[in-house]
Amino acid sequence: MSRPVFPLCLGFLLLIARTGADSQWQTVGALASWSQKENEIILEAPPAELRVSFAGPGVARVRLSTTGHFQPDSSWAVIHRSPDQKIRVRDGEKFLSVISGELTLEINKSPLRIAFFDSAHHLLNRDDSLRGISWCGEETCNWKVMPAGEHYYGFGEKSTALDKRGIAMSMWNSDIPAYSASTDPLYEDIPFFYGVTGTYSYGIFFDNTYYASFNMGKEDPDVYSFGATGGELNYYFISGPQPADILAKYSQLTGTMPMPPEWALGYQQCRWSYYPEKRVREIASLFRTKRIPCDAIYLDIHYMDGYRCFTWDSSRFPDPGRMIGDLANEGFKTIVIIDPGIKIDSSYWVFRSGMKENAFLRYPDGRLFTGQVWPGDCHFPDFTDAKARTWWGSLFSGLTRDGIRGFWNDMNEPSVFNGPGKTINPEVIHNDRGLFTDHRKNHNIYGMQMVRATREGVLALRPGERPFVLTRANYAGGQRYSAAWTGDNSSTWTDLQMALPMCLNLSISGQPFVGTDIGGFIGMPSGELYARWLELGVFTPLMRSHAEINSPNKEPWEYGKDFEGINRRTIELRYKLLPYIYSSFREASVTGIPMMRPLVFDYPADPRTYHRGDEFLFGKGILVAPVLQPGAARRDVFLPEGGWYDYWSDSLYSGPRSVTIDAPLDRIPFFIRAGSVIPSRRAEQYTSEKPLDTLFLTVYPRHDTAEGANYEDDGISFKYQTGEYAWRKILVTRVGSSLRCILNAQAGTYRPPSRYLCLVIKGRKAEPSSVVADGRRLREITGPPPAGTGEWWSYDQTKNELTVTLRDEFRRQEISVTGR
Ligand code: MIG
Repeated sequence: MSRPVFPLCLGFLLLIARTGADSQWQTVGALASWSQKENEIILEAPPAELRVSFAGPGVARVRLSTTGHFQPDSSWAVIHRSPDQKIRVRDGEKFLSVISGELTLEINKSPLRIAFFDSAHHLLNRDDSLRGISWCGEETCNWKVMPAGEHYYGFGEKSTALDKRGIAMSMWNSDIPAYSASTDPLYEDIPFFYGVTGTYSYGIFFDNTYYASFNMGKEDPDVYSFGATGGELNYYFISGPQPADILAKYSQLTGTMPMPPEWALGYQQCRWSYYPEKRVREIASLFRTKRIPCDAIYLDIHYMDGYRCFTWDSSRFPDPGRMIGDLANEGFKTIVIIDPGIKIDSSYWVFRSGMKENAFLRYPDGRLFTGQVWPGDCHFPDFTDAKARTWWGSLFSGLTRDGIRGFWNDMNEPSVFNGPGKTINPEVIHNDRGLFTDHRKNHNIYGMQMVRATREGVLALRPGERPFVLTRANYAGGQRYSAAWTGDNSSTWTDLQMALPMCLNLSISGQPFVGTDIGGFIGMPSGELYARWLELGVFTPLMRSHAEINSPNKEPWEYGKDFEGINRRTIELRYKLLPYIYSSFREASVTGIPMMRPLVFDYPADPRTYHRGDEFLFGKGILVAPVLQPGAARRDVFLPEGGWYDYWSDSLYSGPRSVTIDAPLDRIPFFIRAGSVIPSRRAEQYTSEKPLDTLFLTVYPRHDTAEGANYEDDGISFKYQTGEYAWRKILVTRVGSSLRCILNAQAGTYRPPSRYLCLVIKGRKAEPSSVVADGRRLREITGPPPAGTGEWWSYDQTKNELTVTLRDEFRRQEISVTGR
């Protein structure tokens, strides 16, 4: 066999890959024998040994060893396997079939190659017959057949186009400021992807933390490959049939995002850096006097004493507790940055205690690793060591006592200014749960274990409150610990365009809580670019503006009065939609299905969705088509199957079709899926400013039916986990000549303060003859509705809209609208 051109041995990686220059790629040969040990099938093809098992229904696992022994089974990502899956084996002449539930592995015996089939025996995926599973020294690679109609999504944080067909990518968390649409790898790597066609889809999670490569047909248009420079070839094959089924199974394996505090869904303001205290207070008060809603303000690295983590610069911030308390009284939550590098300084308590705890990384010979970051020469905690994580967690006690509510972990790729490849030396040893392995294996999980230590520490210090942690670097499963942002982008339209495929692929890679630096980090956006970016921010789970140290002020009021008004209304839109957004977060935290999804995720049967990286779905009922071009006042939108109401005009379109719609500067085009009920509220200056006096439920019927839900809890504690939550589920149907709306109060013991429900029913062509709620005939109001209170209905003929207001009784309520 000819030696394949291998994508892995690149540049400085020669330094970290231990492959000898003279080694040859070898591929797995013929199956010599097989055996079954409990629910695992062992395949011998000396010197290779493969193990096949099932981690859950529709989730097969394949492992390779070429050394005669397997590495200890210790994943940082996988937290749940159900190995009790029943396996059947059929031994044929040419094939060995391993069957479990809906998945069949057909193993070709000579040479040993694996193919996956669904329960109807449709081929889902198979090894390339020539190269199949190969290895070369410590490197491994799996080559798979790439059918013409298959498209690829996921892969974590990637700035390239939405569909990764024809693209090569690597996984190695990297600090790359001012990245472009071809920069790879970036900060956060998740080696999990989907293969999607019009008839089936599957997922592959390559759980390997070494420098990994994915070549999706760039080298050979009929073959794709994935592999790593070390560690085991160890992957999970996940059956669909739909992308959502794959993500649900992946979420079973790696866990879901915990519910964040509600305030973290509000607007957040950041820059490098707000200081001194006077400037922080000034920014906060500008938000309030200008009536621009905001929930959080960030302190970047200048709050610290010489960039020493867990300290304050006492001249810039003489009384942090007081400042944070005053800000809190105005509804601001204060978030601080914390980097991993700890300054080598014997007068610095964190350094001393880290030394005492033996918490820092060392070379194999015991010397401490030293690298330069902001504070100068630093040591770096070993977050793979449970003891060091506990130590790290305890360091937050001062900050939590001061009242800091959120923690922003940066530079955790890790980024080291003077390290080889701008990171930690590859020889450095990590505890790795007692396995004592080198940095090559631990690099990609460094950020993940850092945010784990942060989250667990803050949680231990403040057990009653959901932590908010934001990270730049992460790995598969890191959604359990932290939200993520996409690092140092620039203030350009290209960067705004990149924001979509980045956030969408990250979201469906299991990380739903994502966002970009609104306005761009580096440079200065025009008023138009900032306004458009902020509009997109309404529909990114994390809505945060940020600015680089050398860039001018970029707050929402910095672009003139007209833009200030536009930006205020944009942020207000976010706050109005918070009930819908919060409910969508809750769904994601249970199922793993993210708020932001590419169209192909929900409509894989329609090839027109495969490359749609300029619009997306948000929650169950919204399609967003942000304006991404300068000077545009209209844009083309592809609407997939179903009915779609233009949010701004209420025009109803029936998909699949393309439409061109108006998109004036102050409006982000978005559509409501016909058949949805969207919960919303009046805007506030910050979350929980006032108790909710009216919950709006806007009904967008599809043939007189609709359904939707509103989820609530106290927004901050863990009591929802023991039942203190409230779901209001709304079901609208036609019964004879009446429209019936049933409001179900399902499970949960949480009771919001007393309030009104305001049902707004769209698409009503005529005034009803009566509206009856729980047997009471409601009175009709004509003219402007009375302020706030009372039970009544009114009909607006110009808008084809019926409004019904009634008291929320937190039990099953029924509204009947008679007459067309
Ligand atoms: O080397 O803390 O991506 O958001 O403002 C730059 C300063 C370090 C990089 C982060 C950015 C942050 C900045 N940090």
